[in-house]
Amino acid sequence: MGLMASTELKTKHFRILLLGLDEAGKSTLLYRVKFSDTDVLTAPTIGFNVEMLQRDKGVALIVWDVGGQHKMRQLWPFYFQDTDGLLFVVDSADKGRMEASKREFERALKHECLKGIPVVVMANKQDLQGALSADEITKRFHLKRWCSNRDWHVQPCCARTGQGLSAALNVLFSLVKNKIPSKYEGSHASIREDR
Ligand code: G3D
Ligand code: MG
Repeated sequence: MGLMASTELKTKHFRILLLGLDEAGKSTLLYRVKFSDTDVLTAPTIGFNVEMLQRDKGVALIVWDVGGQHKMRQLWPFYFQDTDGLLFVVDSADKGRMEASKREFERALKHECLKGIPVVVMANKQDLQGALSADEITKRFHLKRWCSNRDWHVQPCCARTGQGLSAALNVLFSLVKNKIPSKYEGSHASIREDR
Protein backbone atom coordinates (compact mmCIF):
# COMPACT_ATOMS: atom_id res chain seq x y z
CA MET A 1 0.00 0.00 0.00
CA GLY A 2 1.37 3.40 -0.95
CA LEU A 3 1.90 6.19 1.52
CA MET A 4 -1.03 8.17 0.13
CA ALA A 5 -3.41 5.28 0.51
CA SER A 6 -2.46 4.54 4.09
CA THR A 7 -2.76 8.21 4.99
CA GLU A 8 -6.22 8.26 3.43
CA LEU A 9 -7.30 5.33 5.53
CA LYS A 10 -6.21 6.91 8.77
CA THR A 11 -7.90 10.22 8.06
CA LYS A 12 -11.08 10.88 9.95
CA HIS A 13 -13.58 12.91 8.05
CA PHE A 14 -15.94 15.35 9.65
CA ARG A 15 -18.73 16.68 7.54
CA ILE A 16 -19.39 20.33 8.07
CA LEU A 17 -22.28 22.11 6.43
CA LEU A 18 -21.68 25.72 5.50
CA LEU A 19 -24.99 27.57 5.31
CA GLY A 20 -26.25 31.12 5.21
CA LEU A 21 -28.09 33.44 2.88
CA ASP A 22 -26.60 34.28 -0.50
CA GLU A 23 -23.97 37.02 -0.23
CA ALA A 24 -23.30 36.20 3.43
CA GLY A 25 -19.70 35.33 2.52
CA LYS A 26 -19.69 31.52 2.52
CA SER A 27 -17.58 31.05 -0.61
CA THR A 28 -15.18 33.78 0.46
CA LEU A 29 -14.80 32.11 3.83
CA LEU A 30 -14.29 28.69 2.33
CA TYR A 31 -11.61 29.82 -0.08
CA ARG A 32 -9.96 32.04 2.49
CA VAL A 33 -9.50 29.05 4.76
CA LYS A 34 -8.48 26.77 1.94
CA PHE A 35 -6.07 29.07 0.13
CA SER A 36 -4.24 31.88 1.79
CA ASP A 37 -4.13 34.28 -1.16
CA THR A 38 -5.62 37.67 -0.53
CA ASP A 39 -7.74 38.12 -3.64
CA VAL A 40 -10.39 35.50 -3.66
CA LEU A 41 -12.65 35.56 -6.66
CA THR A 42 -16.11 34.37 -5.83
CA ALA A 43 -19.17 33.93 -7.98
CA PRO A 44 -22.68 33.09 -6.82
CA THR A 45 -22.59 29.43 -5.88
CA ILE A 46 -24.64 27.27 -8.19
CA GLY A 47 -25.29 23.95 -6.54
CA PHE A 48 -22.49 23.56 -4.05
CA ASN A 49 -18.77 23.68 -3.47
CA VAL A 50 -17.18 20.84 -1.59
CA GLU A 51 -13.80 21.36 -0.04
CA MET A 52 -11.57 19.32 2.15
CA LEU A 53 -9.80 21.48 4.67
CA GLN A 54 -6.64 21.04 6.75
CA ARG A 55 -5.68 17.44 6.94
CA ASP A 56 -3.29 17.81 9.82
CA LYS A 57 -2.54 14.74 11.85
CA GLY A 58 -5.15 12.55 10.32
CA VAL A 59 -8.21 14.74 10.55
CA ALA A 60 -10.08 16.31 7.67
CA LEU A 61 -13.04 18.62 7.56
CA ILE A 62 -15.22 18.21 4.55
CA VAL A 63 -17.12 21.41 4.08
CA TRP A 64 -20.23 21.61 1.95
CA ASP A 65 -21.04 25.10 0.83
CA VAL A 66 -24.62 24.69 -0.26
CA GLY A 67 -25.84 27.59 -2.34
CA GLY A 68 -27.83 29.99 -0.22
CA GLN A 69 -29.93 31.41 -3.03
CA HIS A 70 -33.58 30.98 -2.49
CA LYS A 71 -34.11 28.22 -5.03
CA MET A 72 -31.18 26.29 -3.58
CA ARG A 73 -32.58 26.42 -0.07
CA GLN A 74 -35.17 23.86 -1.09
CA LEU A 75 -32.29 21.46 -1.68
CA TRP A 76 -30.74 21.91 1.75
CA PRO A 77 -32.31 18.77 3.22
CA PHE A 78 -30.59 16.59 0.62
CA TYR A 79 -27.21 17.70 1.91
CA PHE A 80 -28.00 17.50 5.60
CA GLN A 81 -27.53 13.78 6.16
CA ASP A 82 -24.52 12.69 8.23
CA THR A 83 -23.54 16.24 9.06
CA ASP A 84 -21.24 16.52 12.08
CA GLY A 85 -21.26 20.28 12.50
CA LEU A 86 -22.88 23.42 11.14
CA LEU A 87 -21.19 26.67 10.19
CA PHE A 88 -23.82 29.32 9.62
CA VAL A 89 -22.61 32.54 8.04
CA VAL A 90 -24.37 35.84 8.68
CA ASP A 91 -23.71 39.13 6.91
CA SER A 92 -23.59 41.17 10.12
CA ALA A 93 -23.97 44.43 8.22
CA ASP A 94 -27.07 43.41 6.25
CA LYS A 95 -29.69 44.53 8.71
CA GLY A 96 -32.39 44.41 6.08
CA ARG A 97 -32.00 40.67 5.76
CA MET A 98 -31.21 39.81 9.38
CA GLU A 99 -34.71 38.41 9.91
CA ALA A 100 -34.50 36.35 6.71
CA SER A 101 -31.12 35.02 7.79
CA LYS A 102 -32.52 34.11 11.20
CA ARG A 103 -35.44 32.29 9.56
CA GLU A 104 -33.07 30.20 7.45
CA PHE A 105 -31.03 29.46 10.53
CA GLU A 106 -34.10 28.28 12.43
CA ARG A 107 -35.20 26.21 9.46
CA ALA A 108 -31.83 24.46 9.38
CA LEU A 109 -31.79 23.83 13.13
CA LYS A 110 -35.23 22.27 13.00
CA HIS A 111 -34.16 19.71 10.44
CA GLU A 112 -34.12 16.14 11.73
CA CYS A 113 -30.62 15.46 10.35
CA LEU A 114 -29.11 18.42 12.18
CA LYS A 115 -30.61 17.63 15.55
CA GLY A 116 -28.15 18.21 18.39
CA ILE A 117 -25.12 18.84 16.18
CA PRO A 118 -22.78 21.66 17.22
CA VAL A 119 -23.18 24.99 15.47
CA VAL A 120 -20.85 27.93 15.03
CA VAL A 121 -22.48 31.14 13.82
CA MET A 122 -20.07 33.32 11.87
CA ALA A 123 -20.82 36.99 12.48
CA ASN A 124 -19.16 37.90 9.19
CA LYS A 125 -18.22 41.26 7.62
CA GLN A 126 -17.13 42.78 10.90
CA ASP A 127 -15.03 45.18 8.82
CA LEU A 128 -18.15 46.95 7.57
CA GLN A 129 -19.55 50.05 9.22
CA GLY A 130 -22.53 49.26 11.41
CA ALA A 131 -21.95 45.51 11.51
CA LEU A 132 -23.81 43.89 14.39
CA SER A 133 -21.50 42.47 17.04
CA ALA A 134 -21.42 38.79 17.97
CA ASP A 135 -23.41 39.67 21.12
CA GLU A 136 -26.06 41.48 19.12
CA ILE A 137 -26.37 38.56 16.76
CA THR A 138 -26.64 36.19 19.71
CA LYS A 139 -29.61 38.24 20.91
CA ARG A 140 -31.27 38.79 17.54
CA PHE A 141 -31.03 35.11 16.69
CA HIS A 142 -32.26 34.08 20.17
CA LEU A 143 -29.36 31.67 20.19
CA LYS A 144 -29.62 30.78 23.84
CA ARG A 145 -33.15 29.59 23.28
CA TRP A 146 -32.76 28.08 19.83
CA CYS A 147 -29.53 26.29 20.62
CA SER A 148 -30.37 25.12 24.14
CA ASN A 149 -30.16 21.49 22.97
CA ARG A 150 -26.74 21.70 21.32
CA ASP A 151 -23.27 23.22 21.66
CA TRP A 152 -22.98 26.57 19.97
CA HIS A 153 -20.65 29.51 19.58
CA VAL A 154 -20.78 32.88 17.84
CA GLN A 155 -17.58 34.03 16.17
CA PRO A 156 -17.03 37.57 14.90
CA CYS A 157 -15.07 37.36 11.68
CA CYS A 158 -14.07 38.93 8.41
CA ALA A 159 -13.91 36.39 5.62
CA ARG A 160 -12.19 38.92 3.37
CA THR A 161 -9.15 39.18 5.61
CA GLY A 162 -9.44 35.79 7.23
CA GLN A 163 -9.75 37.27 10.71
CA GLY A 164 -11.56 34.96 13.10
CA LEU A 165 -11.80 32.04 10.70
CA SER A 166 -9.28 29.70 12.25
CA ALA A 167 -10.65 30.52 15.70
CA ALA A 168 -14.11 29.51 14.49
CA LEU A 169 -12.88 26.28 12.97
CA ASN A 170 -10.95 25.44 16.12
CA VAL A 171 -14.08 25.88 18.21
CA LEU A 172 -16.24 23.92 15.81
CA PHE A 173 -13.66 21.20 15.62
CA SER A 174 -13.46 20.77 19.37
CA LEU A 175 -17.26 20.79 19.72
CA VAL A 176 -17.58 18.18 16.97
CA LYS A 177 -14.97 15.88 18.42
CA ASN A 178 -16.55 16.14 21.89
CA LYS A 179 -19.82 15.12 20.35
CA ILE A 180 -18.47 12.14 18.42
CA PRO A 181 -15.26 10.96 20.10
CA SER A 182 -15.47 7.67 18.20
CA LYS A 183 -14.69 9.46 14.95
CA TYR A 184 -11.60 10.92 16.50
CA GLU A 185 -8.52 9.02 17.51
CA GLY A 186 -6.86 11.38 19.91
CA SER A 187 -4.48 13.25 17.67
CA HIS A 188 -4.71 16.99 17.83
CA ALA A 189 -5.41 18.93 14.69
CA SER A 190 -3.98 22.39 14.54
CA ILE A 191 -5.31 25.10 12.33
CA ARG A 192 -3.28 27.99 10.99
CA GLU A 193 -2.95 30.99 13.21
CA ASP A 194 -5.16 33.96 12.47
CA ARG A 195 -3.49 36.29 10.07
P1 G3D B 1 -21.94 33.60 -0.55
O1 G3D B 1 -21.02 32.50 -1.02
O2 G3D B 1 -22.39 33.38 0.86
O3 G3D B 1 -23.09 33.85 -1.46
P2 G3D B 1 -19.74 35.31 -1.22
O4 G3D B 1 -21.12 34.95 -0.49
O5 G3D B 1 -18.60 34.61 -0.57
O6 G3D B 1 -19.92 35.12 -2.68
O7 G3D B 1 -19.59 36.84 -0.83
C1 G3D B 1 -20.57 37.81 -1.19
C2 G3D B 1 -19.94 39.18 -1.21
O8 G3D B 1 -19.56 39.56 0.12
C3 G3D B 1 -18.66 39.26 -2.04
O9 G3D B 1 -18.63 40.57 -2.55
C4 G3D B 1 -17.57 39.11 -0.99
O10 G3D B 1 -16.34 39.66 -1.37
C5 G3D B 1 -18.18 39.89 0.16
N1 G3D B 1 -17.64 39.52 1.48
C6 G3D B 1 -17.47 38.28 1.99
N2 G3D B 1 -16.95 38.35 3.22
C7 G3D B 1 -16.75 39.65 3.51
C8 G3D B 1 -16.24 40.35 4.65
O11 G3D B 1 -15.84 39.79 5.66
N3 G3D B 1 -16.24 41.72 4.55
C9 G3D B 1 -16.66 42.37 3.45
N4 G3D B 1 -16.61 43.71 3.46
N5 G3D B 1 -17.17 41.75 2.37
C10 G3D B 1 -17.20 40.40 2.39
P3 G3D B 1 -18.27 40.90 -4.06
O12 G3D B 1 -18.43 42.36 -4.15
O13 G3D B 1 -16.83 40.42 -4.20
O14 G3D B 1 -19.24 40.11 -4.88
MG1 MG C 1 -21.22 31.15 -2.60
